[in-house]
Parts: sequence; C-alpha cells; structure tokens
Amino acid sequence: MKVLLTGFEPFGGSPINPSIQAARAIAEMRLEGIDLSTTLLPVDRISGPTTLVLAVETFRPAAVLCLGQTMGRAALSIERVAINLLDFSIADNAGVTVTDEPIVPNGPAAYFATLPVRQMLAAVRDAGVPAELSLSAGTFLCNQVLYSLLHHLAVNGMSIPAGFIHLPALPEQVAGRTAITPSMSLDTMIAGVSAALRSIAS
Ligand code: PCA
Repeated sequence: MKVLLTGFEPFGGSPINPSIQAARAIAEMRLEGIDLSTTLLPVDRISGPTTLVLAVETFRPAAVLCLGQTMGRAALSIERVAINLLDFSIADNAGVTVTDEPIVPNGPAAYFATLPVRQMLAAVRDAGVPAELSLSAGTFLCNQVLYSLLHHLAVNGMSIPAGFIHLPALPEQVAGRTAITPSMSLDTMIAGVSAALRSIAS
C-alpha cells in the first residue's frame, strides 16, 4: 500500500522537530507491505499546504498520515477534526502571525479526518504507546495542512483516507524548562506511529 507520511520542519525557536525525525526513521525501517514516501512540510502558511498537496498529487498515495509536534501533551494525539480557522499564537517560519482568518473563505467549518482513527488508537496502545483521540489540532500549521488536504481531496472527489497525529515534545526540547512539560522518547514515538501505519495498511 502506498502511504505518504509527512513531518514538519522545526518551529517556534526549537532547533528540532520529532515529527520529521520520526517520519524519516520509519521510512528507513521499510515496514512490510507499506510503500512509504516521506515529505518535509515547511511551517509556512503558504508553502506548508501547497507542499503537502503537491506531494499527494505526485506520489498518488492510498493513504496520507501527517505528523506534527505539540508542547504539553503526554500521548500521541490522533486528531479527529480540522477546523477552518487560522489563529496563530506564534509566528510561522516566514515571520507571519495570522489572527482569526479562515483557511478557505466560505469553506466548510470543519472536516473529519478520514483515517480509521479508532483502529489506529487501539493499534498504538497495543504497541505499548500512550495515545488518545484529540478533538483539536489547534489553529496553527498542523490544523491548516490537515484542513487544506481534506478540502483538496473533497473538492476533487479523491477518496484517499487522510489524517494527522500530534507527537509530544522530545525530552531534550523540554529539559531546560522550569515548568514541568510532558515529553516522550523518539523511539517510543516511532513505535507508536509504526503501529498506526500498520493498522492503516491492514
Ligand atoms: N506543530 C505545529 C506546526 C508544526 C508542528 O510540528 C502545530 O501543532 O500546528
């Protein structure tokens, strides 16, 4: 099965982003039965969504799983929904902050992720990795690329299952913080995302 797995470049002052590290490590594992292509997405409100849509049009996957990183979560968060809202609390990597704007003017308020989220949740937990279903992918780039992808697939009548998993921070991203912030090792994230991919392909 052809699967597109994406990760984001670092953002918000951190020099690393576990989402692209996990995506690249999983590509090297060559999971049986999965023809995986990985793409690095810019944290940029223009080129983030266009890079993802171009990768889908070029690779023509049978499923798309996007990864991103978020502070403050202790488990893999399998996102259920993307909303039509840009409301950045920090600037994107082009230095732009967008407040209260739609992603697609007059577009639907929201799209549900179309991957089998419950099956993925069970698979990740069975692999011994903490996971949850999440009702908000935020209002920054992660939500934007998921909404943009689901909108692109919907308006073009493409029935490709697509979804998103938010990863926690890596221990080294929170080690210097005075306020205790949850983190997870890269190996644990890789085990969880691999289990989700296997369940998508099964
Ligand atoms: N996380 C951000 C954007 C890139 C990333 O990895 C987010 O949660 O929107």
